[in-house]
Parts: sequence; structure tokens; C-alpha cells
Amino acid sequence: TAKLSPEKLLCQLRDRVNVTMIHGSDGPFNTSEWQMYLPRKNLSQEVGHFRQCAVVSSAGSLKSSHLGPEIDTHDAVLRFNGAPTIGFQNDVGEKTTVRLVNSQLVTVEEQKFLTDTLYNTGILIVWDPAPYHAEINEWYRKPDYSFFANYKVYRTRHPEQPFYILNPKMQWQLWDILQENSLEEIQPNPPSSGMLGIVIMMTLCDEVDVYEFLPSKRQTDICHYYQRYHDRACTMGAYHPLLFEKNLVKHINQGQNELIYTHGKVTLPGFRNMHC
Ligand code: NCC
Repeated sequence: TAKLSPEKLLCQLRDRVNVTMIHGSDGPFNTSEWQMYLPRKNLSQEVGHFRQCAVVSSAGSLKSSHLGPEIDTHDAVLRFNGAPTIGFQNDVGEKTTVRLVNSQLVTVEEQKFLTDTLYNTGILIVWDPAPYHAEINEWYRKPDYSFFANYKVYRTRHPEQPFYILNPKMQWQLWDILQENSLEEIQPNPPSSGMLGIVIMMTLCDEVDVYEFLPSKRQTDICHYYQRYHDRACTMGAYHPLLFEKNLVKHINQGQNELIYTHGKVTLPGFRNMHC
């Protein structure tokens, strides 16, 4: 269904999706109070750049995949929300370099973001659904979840751990490209953490292997590899335009199709290695 060639689509992603983190010099965050909480270094100053990266979805189809050792050979690994490694190393590996979490997880008490040691490894990035192409000021006054308070608490307790707030402009720049390349109208909700994480890693890495975002032969109604809960919407999408995200990723895959079936694996180029 995609309208552009894979090469053109990759260039659109590179040139139109601005992957930045909120910095102390940005809009309403340029107060002396916020300077105490936001990381001083920007993300690329913090991590430099990576050669081979892995993005590990949280899908139930990772169960019994034995992909752990392969995932751990990457220089950097990105995981999502509360996805654990302990007890699941054989299927998902044990390395966590970046963890992308949504603002609901950071805000809602029951999610235990402030106390679960799962969150204390790697670089954290939080994102929050913003109104379509809203200015940062407008979003700041009315975020989808009021995560700023817990962000500050976490930063006070773990001042050495890099913890970024994703600039909310990115989600709609990406959504516009998803919409332009789909024949149907997409629900006006931001992309999933999965899709955001893939594009974040394309900015930091030479090459990105994504696991079980496109489901393998192990596809299942089990939502997460770490829970018993069944829901097809986890794979197909309900709130997030997941199906459209997956079509787009399939279109730009540079790996063999067979590896989708066997490993749930797609390979995407990093933006720095693309010639547009
Ligand atoms: O489930 P979630 O996503 O944390 O999964 C992370 C990313 O993995 C991909 N995925 C997941 C399951 C599956 N069967 N197939 C997949 O492809 C998706 O790309 C997904 O984004 C989110 O995107 O932030 C989401 O977060 C959860 C939940 O908030 C967190 O896990 C914290 O508890 C949302 N679930 C609910 O709100 C009930 C989910 O809709 C989106």
C-alpha cells in the first residue's frame, strides 16, 4: 500500500522526523527549576553513536524464540515500558542500553515506575501523546498524563542515570508520513512506542535489527512475552496505528523476508548511512 519507494520513504523519515529530546533551552523548560532536572548532555553527546543496534518489541511471539544470544551481540539494545530481561534472557537477551517508556507508565502508581529496579538500568526516555502538531507550550500545560512530577522525583533519586523527555513534535512528524503512505485514513493517535523507538535508534545507529515488531511464525494472541494476558489488539493495534506502522516497516525492510518468518526480524539502515 505504500506509495513511495523504500529509498524515498527512508529519506522522508530522515529529513522530516526530527528526533530530539527536551533540553533546558527549550520553551517552557528554560527555567532555573527545570535546569536542575533535565540532563545537561544531549542524547548523542551521552551515547555517541552505535554500529549495530537491536530494538526488541514486547510481543508474546518472543516466547520460546531463543533470540536472546543474537540480540545481545548488538552494540546497543532498546526495550519498551516494563519489558523485563531477568527470567527471559534466553528469548530476549540481557542487555538494555535504552528503555523507552510511555507517560502512562511513569504516572500511574500501580505501574511502580518509581520503585521497580527494572528501570534503573540504561538510558531512559519518556514520551507523552501530544495534540496534533501542538506547540511545546500547549502540550506542557496539558500533557496526556501528568508525568512531570514523577519525572522530577525519579531524577532526584537517580541523578546519574540519563533520563530524557522526547520532544513531542516527533510523533506527529512520523504520523504524517504514515498517513501519506497509506491508502486509508489513519486514526489520529500517535504512533506506538515501538515505532517511535525504531526511529530513535535509526538516528543513533548504523544499522537497526528489529525483533518481533513484524510477527514471525510464532505470532500469538498473547500480548507480551512476560505476561499471560491475551489480546489481539496488542499485535494489530487499537489506539495506536500499529497496522500502518508495520506495513511501513515491512516496506523499508532491507533484510530477507524469510527472516521475518523465522526470527521476526527486519533490518533497517541508520540515517547517517543513507544517501538521499
Ligand atoms: O504493550 P507495549 O505498548 O508496552 O509494547 C511495546 C511495543 O511493542 C510492540 N508490540 C507489543 C505487543 C505486541 N503483541 N506486538 C507488538 O508489536 C508495539 O510496537 C508496542 O508499542 C506503548 O506503545 O507504549 C504500549 O504500552 C502499553 C502499556 O501502556 C505499557 O506496556 C505500560 O504498561 C499499552 N497498553 C495499555 O495501555 C493496556 C499499549 O497499548 C501500547
